[in-house]
Amino acid sequence: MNITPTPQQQNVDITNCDREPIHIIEQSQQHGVILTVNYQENKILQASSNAINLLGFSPQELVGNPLEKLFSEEEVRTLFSKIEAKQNLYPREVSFKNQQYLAIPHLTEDEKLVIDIEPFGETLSPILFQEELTKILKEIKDTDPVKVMCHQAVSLIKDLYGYDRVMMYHFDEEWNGEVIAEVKEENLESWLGLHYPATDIPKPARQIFLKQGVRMISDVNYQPAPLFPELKEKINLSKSELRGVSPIHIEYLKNMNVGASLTVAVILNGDLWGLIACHHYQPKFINYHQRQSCKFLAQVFSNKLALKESNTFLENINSSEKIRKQLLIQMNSISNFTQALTKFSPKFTDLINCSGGALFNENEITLVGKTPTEKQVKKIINKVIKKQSGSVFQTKQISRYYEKAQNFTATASGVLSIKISNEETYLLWFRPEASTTVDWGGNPEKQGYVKDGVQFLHPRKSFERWTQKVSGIANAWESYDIEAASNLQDTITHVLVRKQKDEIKNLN
Ligand code: BLA
Repeated sequence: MNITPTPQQQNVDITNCDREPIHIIEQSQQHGVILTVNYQENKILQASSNAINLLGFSPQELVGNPLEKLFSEEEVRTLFSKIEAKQNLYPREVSFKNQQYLAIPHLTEDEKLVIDIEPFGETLSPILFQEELTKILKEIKDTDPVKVMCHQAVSLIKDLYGYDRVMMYHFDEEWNGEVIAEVKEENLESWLGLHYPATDIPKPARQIFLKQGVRMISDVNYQPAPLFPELKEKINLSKSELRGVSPIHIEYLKNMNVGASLTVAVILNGDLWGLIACHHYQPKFINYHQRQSCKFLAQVFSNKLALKESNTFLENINSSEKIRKQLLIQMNSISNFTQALTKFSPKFTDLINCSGGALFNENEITLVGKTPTEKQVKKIINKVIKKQSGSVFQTKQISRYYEKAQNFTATASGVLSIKISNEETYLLWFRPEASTTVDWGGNPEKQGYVKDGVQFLHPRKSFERWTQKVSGIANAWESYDIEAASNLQDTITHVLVRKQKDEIKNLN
């Protein structure tokens, strides 16, 4: 039998999931029709196969024809003049076979025209719509803790759109995620606090969320409608409202017994911070305008989160700046800088929330607070820190770099360090391990095989809570911790350079 090595053994970091070209899937979901158009020549290039059912024209009847085959002359003229003037394109109400639809045009990144035609759905009166937006603005408050803000956001979406389960899913620095807020129907078990591995939402899917913001899968059991005819150069459907779904993700949702989903990106400072993930256990469609309000809600949420994060950053930096200035006074008045930083109050360890620290200078180690032994700290410096190219190093799990660090997880699981200029001088801050278990939504050590350096993965069959024992993981260092450490690094360097200059002056 062929025994396949585990990813750890193979050290493979490319997966089939990261390679799947989901943006050029060339399929529409069943509930709407995708048209691709050569707008320079006013010629329909492709239509999805379901056009016959929804619009009453087969792709063969549409392809090669001008857009007037489907829309009024005036609509087409307006659309083309907007494209020419590089103005925003807006959806228009249209009707086919006595049904109301919304035609949603957009240009792809390489300037091709795509028109999504989807059911208009339930109309919402402008007053109700305004009420919805006011609620969103009022009920998400940046004065609340982040968890409360997340709860408010998911509650609002649940109230407004009625999905069975609405979750705030937050990514960590390695793109694993955790459900940090959840509102659900009573009969469903809770997924709050469950973790999911990065491979569940591969990089291409995360990148599309940065561009598109909101994505609805209206029926997990849908029949995909391929675009006809196939073109040599595949059309990029990243921004389409109707882009067909990767079969792998459909399998995933079916394994979860989910019938429909809505996913909204939460983007913070240009990066994907998280997703609002909504599940329904039956097919579910919400219209374009409702999806736009979800996107608006996510934007309001992330603006308030950004404000909150920058306030927290400033508060922490302000308080660490006070300590840094006191340390500077001590360094200026005491000639031995190790003593200045470790023997008086404040000590350098007071700068950052930590359990202890170490100062390594001219092969001498001075320990402050709760720390590993001197010998162990020297090992951390020699085996890990000296090997780093940058002068600031941080990890929440030092045992990833140095296995024997498993022996002192209670004192130093997290390590933040700075190197002082070219000298062999280092300052280290330590944090103990924070938790000893992680609850996963299903065992993430999935079955798979490796071929040509690629790890082939399949969605998990079970999403039952699976508790993993972990050790040696501290609370992550925050950006303000790292900023405070590098500010101190600059200060120490300046003091040392000035003292050297003074010494040279005195010699002359
Ligand atoms: C997409 N996977 C996704 C998306 C989510 C998740 C939210 C985006 C959905 C969308 O585009 O509509 C995962 N959903 C979750 C998680 C929770 C949830 C973690 O509700 C937790 C509560 N998936 C796998 C494996 C692969 C994979 C092994 O498990 C690859 C081999 C792929 N996931 C995958 C792909 C997509 C995806 C390809 C993009 C689907 C698409 O846009 O077509």
